[in-house]
Amino acid sequence: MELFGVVVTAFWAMLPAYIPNNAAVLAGGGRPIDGGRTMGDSRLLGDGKTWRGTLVGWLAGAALAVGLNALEPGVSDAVGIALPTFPLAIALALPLGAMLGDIGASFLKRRSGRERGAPFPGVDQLDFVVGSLLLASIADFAASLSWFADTFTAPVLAVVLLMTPMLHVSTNALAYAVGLKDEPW
Ligand code: CTP
Ligand code: MG
Ligand code: K
Repeated sequence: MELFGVVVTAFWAMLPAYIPNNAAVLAGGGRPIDGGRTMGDSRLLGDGKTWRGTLVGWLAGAALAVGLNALEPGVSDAVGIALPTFPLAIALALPLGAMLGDIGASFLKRRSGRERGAPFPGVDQLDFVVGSLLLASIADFAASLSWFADTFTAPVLAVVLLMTPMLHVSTNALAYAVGLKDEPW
């Protein structure tokens, strides 16, 4: 596959993992997942990880995957590439994994003395990618699909790992600029 096809496939396949964090920013608030509990001197996760943000983020990503399935024939036709559709297990796992990766990163941030909202370069940009790919590959295995290996070929994976941090930095800077986010990362 040519580079264009690899980039389009990478972006398309990761869209259900990209949306949850942004949806969580819009939906956030309410009860924190850790219920205020602490571990050592710091919060377990902090007020930035809420039930509502997590749930809305997960569902937004899953709904997007279902929407992309409906659009796939037309979009594949338009770009001249056979884009993947998302089996239900994958449609659920990609966004849930993204949210869990982000939550795991907050756990690590609190353990390393970083306050809520503090930047953690590298981790902030890739936590949700690692989480979504990991959970999607587990779901793939559990449901005996061959979706993961068929979709995330080595070149597609490489583009995901390079492209995602760039997209993450630019969307967060934009969300900050228009006042949706408290910090530009
Ligand atoms: N958010 C949420 N639930 C999540 C993830 C995010 O409610 N599971 C909302 C919160 O309002 C959060 C905002 O989205 O403040 C931005 O997300 P993020 O940058 O991940 O959280 P931070 O506030 O920076 O907290 P942390 O330092 O723990 O990452
Ligand atoms: Mg943050
Ligand atoms: K984060």
